Amino acid sequence: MKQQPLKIGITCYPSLGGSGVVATELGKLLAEQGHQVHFIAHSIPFRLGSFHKNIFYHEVEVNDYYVFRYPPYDLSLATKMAQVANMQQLDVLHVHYAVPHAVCAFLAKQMVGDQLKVVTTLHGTDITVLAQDESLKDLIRLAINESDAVTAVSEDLIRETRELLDITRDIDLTYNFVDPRVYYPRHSESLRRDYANPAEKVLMHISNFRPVKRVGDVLDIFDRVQRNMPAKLLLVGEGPELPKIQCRIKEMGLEDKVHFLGKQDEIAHVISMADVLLLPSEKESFGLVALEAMACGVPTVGSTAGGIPELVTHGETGFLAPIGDTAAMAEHVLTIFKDAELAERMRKACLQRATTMFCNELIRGKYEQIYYRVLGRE
Ligand code: GMT
Repeated sequence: MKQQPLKIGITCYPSLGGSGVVATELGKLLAEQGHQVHFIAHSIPFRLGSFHKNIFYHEVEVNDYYVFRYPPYDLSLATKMAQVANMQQLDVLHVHYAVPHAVCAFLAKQMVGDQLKVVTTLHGTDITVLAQDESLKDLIRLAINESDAVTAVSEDLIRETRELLDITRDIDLTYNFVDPRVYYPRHSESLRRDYANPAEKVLMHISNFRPVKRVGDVLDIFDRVQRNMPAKLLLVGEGPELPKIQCRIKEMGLEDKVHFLGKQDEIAHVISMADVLLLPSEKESFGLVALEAMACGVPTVGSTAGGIPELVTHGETGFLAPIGDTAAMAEHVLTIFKDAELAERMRKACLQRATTMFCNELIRGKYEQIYYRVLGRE
């Protein structure tokens, strides 16, 4: 029997970042299924794009009253969540990232009443970094324990949440997903010619250039590879480590072999230029970018941090090595580059795995099941 469509509020970080991408893409999929989706955030989620039927946006305006030294965004968000829930008769409020969103949802539920069900999705640094902070730990634990359902994007993140916060409640596994209508191998030959000649291999790294991404390791791996065969490195994204990385590239004498592409929207086109994606992170609850690469037929060479091994099957859809072992990672890249048959096998395995295990429809269905479960409408 087909379930009744729901009214779902979604709060996420609307600017660049994996958690915002997952939340926005999920909202779009849910709207396509006939659910009414209400984004509640401080600005329009960057992936939302143009008009969508069934999608509404409610902007959180921060009260800058003169006694406030710091305008209280969290309180404005909680109030907005409650207002939208009451006005739109929301069934579910789905918040992405524990701090402050799950805490605000807890407050909103106190104002609205128990008929509003709260689903919290943990994305990674909200636990692996923030839950290590003693001043936030109790608050995060409260928000998680008081949610009607909690999901996390990898088994590893579930384990870490339990360990760090001493939590015993059920946590559902909801992997990141890709839309196969958007993420598939693109013809990027002419784009690629702007950066590399046909004899050169292309290595790529895409991130927010934060210390956890270990972009210095990306340079080390690339340096070892380019000493063995002609290659180029394309760096995509921006972030706090970028100036340091630029200096390091000069020191290493690699200026002619490394290109900066900055932030990019058409990620499927960009990734399709690569022969290998590098993801040597220190922490990575899942690694959405490696999934996007996988869906474009590009294998990942990276670290065994966090949830990466749940996504990248070592020897099949890429290769993994311990965090910081750049020599092993470079060897893995060379193994792929020197064996055309292996590279082709990996390309096929990537496409197969991305479209089966991490297909958007599958994961969307999982979230819907969770919504109906908390509403007692299974
Ligand atoms: O990778 C980042 O630093 C951004 C971060 C975020 O909060 O948006 O990404 C996290 O959530 C993504 C979506 O679930 C995951 O794919 C990323 O692995 C995770 N990042 C980390 O755990 C460092």
